[in-house]
Amino acid sequence: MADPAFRPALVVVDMQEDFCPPNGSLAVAEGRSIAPLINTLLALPSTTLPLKVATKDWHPPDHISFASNHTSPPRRPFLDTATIINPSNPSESYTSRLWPVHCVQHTPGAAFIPELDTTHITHTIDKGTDPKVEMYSAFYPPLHNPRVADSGLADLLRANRTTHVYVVGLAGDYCVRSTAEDAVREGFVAYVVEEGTRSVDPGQWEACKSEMEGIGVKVVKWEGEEVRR
Ligand code: VGL
Ligand code: ZN
Repeated sequence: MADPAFRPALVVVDMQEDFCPPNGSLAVAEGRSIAPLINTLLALPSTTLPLKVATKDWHPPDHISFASNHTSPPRRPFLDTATIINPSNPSESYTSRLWPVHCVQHTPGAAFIPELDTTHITHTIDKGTDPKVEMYSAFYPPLHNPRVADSGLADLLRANRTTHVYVVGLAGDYCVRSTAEDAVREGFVAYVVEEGTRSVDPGQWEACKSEMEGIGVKVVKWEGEEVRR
């Protein structure tokens, strides 16, 4: 019998062309290099790893996270920010970094990189589909209102009796981090596998790890063995 206290799930975040060199509009250094390790995890037998979820950043052309969609004043990608208002509660807002146009729905930049072995993926989740909502986490946006942009990931994990969530992919300091932190908030034991991610700001990775660990995320190294606690 499978151990009900250990039902792992893998979440592969945003392994898409726009996050990878050489041509991605939001290329993360060495982003493509993590595909072999991720493929090794994806190839683990379903008896040990029953759920293999992949996410796609999947933005409409008018998405709020694109610097070019803010005109007064003009905003620079990577450098400037915008105030994002919760559409379902306009009294709530937060400041968010702005990006180049990336991962626009149905464009080549939004495609999974060909190095990713997609054959074992059990579920794909699109995120960032609401033009007014920025969403790094694969679960929900920062100002969480389930009616706005809940992806259904928490429900999916619970329906599969998942206990432990392993997060890899791009980018470590944005979508991977937010996904792992929300996994903790949702009551799962959450891991980031370090060799399976790369960051927008690699110089900040040690600080980023400490902050994630402060929330309760376990940042671990892949030891070339079966997934275990
Ligand atoms: C991401 C910035 C903007 C990510 C997505 O996948 O980490 N980062 N959109
Ligand atoms: Zn995005």
